[in-house]
Amino acid sequence: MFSPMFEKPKEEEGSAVTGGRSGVVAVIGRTNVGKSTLLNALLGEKVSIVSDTVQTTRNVIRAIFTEERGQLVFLDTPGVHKAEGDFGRNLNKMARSSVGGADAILLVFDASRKPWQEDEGWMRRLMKDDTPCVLLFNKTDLGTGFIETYKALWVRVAEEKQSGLHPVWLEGSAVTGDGLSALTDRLFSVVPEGPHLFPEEILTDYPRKLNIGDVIREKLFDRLQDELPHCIAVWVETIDEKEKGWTVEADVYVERHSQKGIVIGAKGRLLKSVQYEAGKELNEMYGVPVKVKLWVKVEKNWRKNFWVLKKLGYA
Ligand SMILES: Nc1nc2c(ncn2[C@@H]2O[C@H](COP(=O)(O)OP(=O)(O)OP(=O)(O)O)[C@@H](O)[C@H]2O)c(=O)[nH]1
Ligand SMILES: [Mg+2]
Repeated sequence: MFSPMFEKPKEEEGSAVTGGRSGVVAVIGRTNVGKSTLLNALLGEKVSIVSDTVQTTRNVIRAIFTEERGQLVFLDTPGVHKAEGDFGRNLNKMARSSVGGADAILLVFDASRKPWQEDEGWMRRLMKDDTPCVLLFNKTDLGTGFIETYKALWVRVAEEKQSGLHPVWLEGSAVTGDGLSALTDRLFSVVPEGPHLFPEEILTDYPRKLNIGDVIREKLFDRLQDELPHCIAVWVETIDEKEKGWTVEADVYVERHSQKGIVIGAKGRLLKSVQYEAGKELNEMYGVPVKVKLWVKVEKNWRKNFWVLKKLGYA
């Protein structure tokens, strides 16, 4: 398994609540603020892929945090981003609908960058109903210079919408772990009393095929230039589970022939290194040797093809 990025937050003495609390926490925010990094850090295991690319997360992924106080079932969601076409719009919709039915909402901002239109959009959305919400300034290790700007924006929007919602503001860093124990304390105080929603040993119920596809996509993103990632999707065709190891066969979809060459790389080097890196990470994750075999396929306009999007779980 992955080595934790830092130790799981330790229980403060006397902080355990008898009776237990459990609830669903929708984690939302614009793209790239660090939602997935934050959940991986909270769980101490990697359940959701991370990259600098816009809309890295493309499905709603449950990350289940269990301890003596109860259970927080986090929903990692695609970051909202100015949509270009149906694909981006679907991802935005997926994120927005995750808020309905959640017991609490965790809205994440990047404290080191000034607010974007999408940050303000989320503020407006939260003011529409009275689900308890916690607002977290992430990436404080990179700077905290814009915190007051976000707070002033909240006040302005609240006045305009005549909202009486009083959120809790917290600060932290998914990379250093600062502030994360205060975050879970606060979330446990707002979710309802009740039994666990999942067995305690489960970290995620995200299907294995989709997770493996995501890990391969992350390794591709690591190697490719800024523009290409949006044109890439990975679909795992088969996982052949033998005692001595697994063989994963997956298709990498691109939209144009010219992109195929880029993904394969000179003498197939790029693709080979992605196969290697993905296999290495999957080996750590699942505790068995994993051989990854990739085929790059041109699927014109896959982002507009409903059936492809459906198969990938993006629609
Ligand atoms: N320095 C620093 N970098 C961070 C922190 N949290 C996340 N990052 C980086 O920010 C980038 C985006 O992180 P993600 O976790 O993929 O962001 P996200 O909000 O899930 O993005 P989408 O899935 O696209 O919505 C990655 O390069 C992370 O390593 C943090 O607290 N500090
Ligand atoms: Mg993400």
